[in-house]
Amino acid sequence: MAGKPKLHYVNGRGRMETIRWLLAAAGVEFEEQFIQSKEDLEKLRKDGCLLFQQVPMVEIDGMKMVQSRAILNYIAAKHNLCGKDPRQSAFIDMYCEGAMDLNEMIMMLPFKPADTKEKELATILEKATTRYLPVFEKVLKDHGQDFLVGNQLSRADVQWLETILMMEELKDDILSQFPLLKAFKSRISNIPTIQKFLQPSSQRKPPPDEKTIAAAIKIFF
Ligand code: GSN
Repeated sequence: MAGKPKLHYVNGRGRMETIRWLLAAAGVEFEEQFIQSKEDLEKLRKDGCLLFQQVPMVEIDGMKMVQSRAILNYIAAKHNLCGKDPRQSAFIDMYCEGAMDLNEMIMMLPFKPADTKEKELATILEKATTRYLPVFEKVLKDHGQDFLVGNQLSRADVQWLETILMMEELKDDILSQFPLLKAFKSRISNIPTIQKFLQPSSQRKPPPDEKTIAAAIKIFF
């Protein structure tokens, strides 16, 4: 039997957090090797572990996988989280790419110059409430099902729950105009593997603080 996947990244969310979410949702236990210095990253590079000299890197099934989307695609395919036919996969991919766009904006916010942060935050919240959340409120309303696509759990549900929780960290009542998404949030949060990941003792990472940001800048820039 293959061992547990081993995740190589800093001890923070960044581009690894969605991978942690998807593994946890699929019920896969994983190990983490945290990169704590530029030297740690350099060693992985020198050892030929990083195809494009970048992390996230995940050791899984005998591969050293890089590129976060490729890693997510592999985990989703392996654990039947990408729909039952190409049409369902197409919608799941569109929904996930939307989540990634919003996720990326939130992830980059702490790295923006201090004097632009307030404006950036306002833009993110505006986009969230006028562009993204209405789409999913309508999807749930139109089909009346529990999950976003195909009436079964897919990576789209997992990735949107992650993104919803990130948005709530920025504005805790962000779902106030979206009752079906509120119900969706609690439904998906109650799936046992996800409920476990939401416990404080899990490998889910907290929102970045100044220390985590400073450490990431030192390692990556
Ligand atoms: O999605 C991906 O995995 C890649 N398309 C991007 C990976 C990436 O940018 N990794 C950064 C650290 S994570 N932060 O964004 C990285 O390894 N930067 C160092 C470098 O030399 O590019």
